[in-house]
Amino acid sequence: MDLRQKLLEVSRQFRIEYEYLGYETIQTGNVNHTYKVNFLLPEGQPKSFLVQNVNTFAFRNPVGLMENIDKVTEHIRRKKPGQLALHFHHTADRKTYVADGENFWRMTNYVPSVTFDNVADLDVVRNAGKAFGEFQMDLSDFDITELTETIPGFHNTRQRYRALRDAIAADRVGRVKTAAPEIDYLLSIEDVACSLTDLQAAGKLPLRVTHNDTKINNVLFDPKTKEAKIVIDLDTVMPGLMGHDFGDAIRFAANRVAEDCPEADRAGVDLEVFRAFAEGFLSKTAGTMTVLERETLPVSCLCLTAELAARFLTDYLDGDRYFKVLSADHNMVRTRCQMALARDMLGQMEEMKQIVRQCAGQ
Ligand code: GN1
Ligand code: MG
Repeated sequence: MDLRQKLLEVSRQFRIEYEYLGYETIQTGNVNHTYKVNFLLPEGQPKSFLVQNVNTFAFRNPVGLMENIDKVTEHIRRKKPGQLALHFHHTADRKTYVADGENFWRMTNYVPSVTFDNVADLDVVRNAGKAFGEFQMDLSDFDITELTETIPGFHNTRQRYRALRDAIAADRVGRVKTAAPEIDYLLSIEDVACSLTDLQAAGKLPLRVTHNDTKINNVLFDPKTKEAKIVIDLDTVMPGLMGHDFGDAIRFAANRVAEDCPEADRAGVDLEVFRAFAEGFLSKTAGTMTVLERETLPVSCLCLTAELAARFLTDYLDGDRYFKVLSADHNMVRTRCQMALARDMLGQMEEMKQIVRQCAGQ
């Protein structure tokens, strides 16, 4: 069946009976497939919904994932009634998904908004920092044991390095010979890259409910006020560390280039963007943070960057089974860009530390 017809069928299962106009593909997101599905209300106005096909190769327990999202959004709704929230539609038998054997579909309200991939406007960055900080604080009283780990060991960098070693040993598609410098570099920084994971394993950092995928394009903004409207993509909301959310956000937003820029030597941390995000994030979280949490924020940026480089490289060596790719070397291009960013972060660590201290009022 073609996609146009499939999306109509799925929408009907979510009990949307309006006249169908068609769909648009939303390109953002490296794992799930997202579509804006358009209808016409009886009064003649257009009405859209977001339909996603959840990647069940990445998310092995999509039902558990939907339960997590239900609990988390319900918790925030109770605390902040009236605040804009993601609403997942239900089927006639009260499920928030349609599983047709092959695909796992879900549907939410469409929130008119803008997103940013790269940001020149520091107010936008600061507001994103506030939004992710506030998201964490909204969930600070949520019982961690209620959550399923949707991807076990998601930010366990040691585990990510083990997967990289396994991929090198297996060499499934014969690409190891083309990746020697990247393999060497990533293995050479393994210990510093795993420092956050090691502190976690030693019980030195508190487990919190974290978002775990804090790319700035996971915040929807009001196009006029530039205020953050809502944090989206709750698939990886799980127990995690403060540094996971801070580090991943910086990795993405403060990089001078896109995460898959083919000119890797242009990658690096823009310290002004770093400062703006840190200001926003710490304005919400500084009062709750332990000293070690705060002190490890700068290195967490390096950890998350090296971890993602290892994940991209693993997927490249495995034959591109996890991330969506636009070309045969896409995962390699991403690896090189993240590696260059990691190298730059190592060089700017002292500056990043100083900025965090300033933002925390130290
Ligand atoms: C994936 O699908 P998306 O774009 O939200 C990935 C993140 C990576 C990111 C890199 C579940 O996020 O961990 O940081 O790509 N999500 C998952 O762009 O693996
Ligand atoms: Mg995501």
